[in-house]
Amino acid sequence: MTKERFGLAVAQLGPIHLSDSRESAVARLVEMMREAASRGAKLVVFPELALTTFFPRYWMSEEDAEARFFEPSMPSPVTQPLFDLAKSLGIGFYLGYAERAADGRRFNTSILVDDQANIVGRYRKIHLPGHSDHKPEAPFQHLEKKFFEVGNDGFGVWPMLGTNVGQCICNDRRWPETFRVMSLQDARLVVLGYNTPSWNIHWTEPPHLRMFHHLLSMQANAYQNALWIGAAAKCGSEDGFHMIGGSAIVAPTGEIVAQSQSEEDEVIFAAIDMTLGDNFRNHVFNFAKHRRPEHYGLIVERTGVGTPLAPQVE
Ligand code: CDV
Repeated sequence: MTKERFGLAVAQLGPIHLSDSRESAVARLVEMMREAASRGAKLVVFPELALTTFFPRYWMSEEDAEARFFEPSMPSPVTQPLFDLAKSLGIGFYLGYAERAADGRRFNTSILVDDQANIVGRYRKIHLPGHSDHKPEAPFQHLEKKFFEVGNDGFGVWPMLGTNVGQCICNDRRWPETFRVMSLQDARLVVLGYNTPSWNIHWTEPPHLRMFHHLLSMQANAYQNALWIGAAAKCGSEDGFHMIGGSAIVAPTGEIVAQSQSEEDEVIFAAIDMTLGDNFRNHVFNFAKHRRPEHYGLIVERTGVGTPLAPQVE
């Protein structure tokens, strides 16, 4: 089979502090987009909530968060330079940001933008981790359930740049359902951004497990769905709150083909072979031949052990 090469770049961001402006964040993304294009990338993946510090770690009102950290439009005046550069370089991108929708709802959102700077896909994070109440005893908060609603668009896959691209965000990568729903729509590449604190606020988890589980989740899901994954961290110490790096490009074999080495702004790149998943897709993971959905009913009938289905999102 002839190899089909696709230039994929993942642009990891080092810390963005509370005092850093969105303009300075966009300038860093612009710089990395240039590097990605110069290395032959057709698509560059940026992190989750890539324009600001990871604000769900701070207790504040929804109104304060919205005024300070959310984008009411996309492109917005501050992100327009990214769109302009993407068009002039002929490169697509994935970008995570806090979305204030026209109807006033708030989502943790990512977009896929093609090489003509058209937004071709939007995803609103479904697996929101954390809590909505104040936990003064915790070293920091994780208030995604306070600031965001559960995404209402499902897991989409978009034909883009000659392949099928799915997108998800951070905690979604730990859930096999995320990737299976996308691979059933023939996703060949899934891109995602993340902010993963190095410390668990609920129990004393050895920090090395944070990196292990991050990579394990992506390697297992890439293999079991015969697809490529590109994942971009925002990492390092944001105002003293440390987050893991480990941005990676993972092959359908489950192997990591590129991984960041720093906790700073860093572009990793691979010319990925889009035919590499074919043998897995045609044989061991030939879904049409081997899946047995008649035995998977509980997956959509129960949310947890003995727990009936959660209320549906509107
Ligand atoms: N931003 C995230 O979704 N972070 C979660 C943390 C809380 C574990 C993650 O899955 O990395």
